[in-house]
Amino acid sequence: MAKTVYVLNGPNLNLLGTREPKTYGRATLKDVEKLCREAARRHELAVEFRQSNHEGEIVDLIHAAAANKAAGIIINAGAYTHTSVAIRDAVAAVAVPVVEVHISNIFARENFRHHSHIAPVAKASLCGFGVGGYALAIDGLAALIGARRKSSKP
Ligand code: CA2
Repeated sequence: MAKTVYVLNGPNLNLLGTREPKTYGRATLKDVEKLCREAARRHELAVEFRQSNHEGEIVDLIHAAAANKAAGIIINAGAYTHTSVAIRDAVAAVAVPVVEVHISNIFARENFRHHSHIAPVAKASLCGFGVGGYALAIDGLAALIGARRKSSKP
């Protein structure tokens, strides 16, 4: 059975593609899900794609990923990145590689976005690649865990 990558999205990311296109682009969260499934398929990985506006629910999803022996977690915790010690502690508590992703370059924005509680406990972080960063994060995770890459030949 294929290993599963959990792709977790935090608050307001359900609004993706509807507002602030200059910062976040025009892709919707549905588009991001498709992008993730395509990237994961190339590494023979399955995807559990979730979004929540609630901090505790994101903590629960991180625990669920660990309990279900996920191959890894890709997380865009949205604004909770900059505020949530609970999500940081959950990431630190699980023995699952976590890659943090942000659509925008958080370091080129307001000062309050420059600090991530998650980055110090994540395996890797990336930002500023637009929604394409999710696919890059999946490629990076696959390299970290040594997932098989599907040949493009028939
Ligand atoms: O760049 C990112 O991916 C962020 O995680 C997005 C968060 C922001 O708080 C972080 O600092 C950086 C915000 C997500 C809100 O997404 C929206 C998308 C479209 C319209 C409104 C909000």
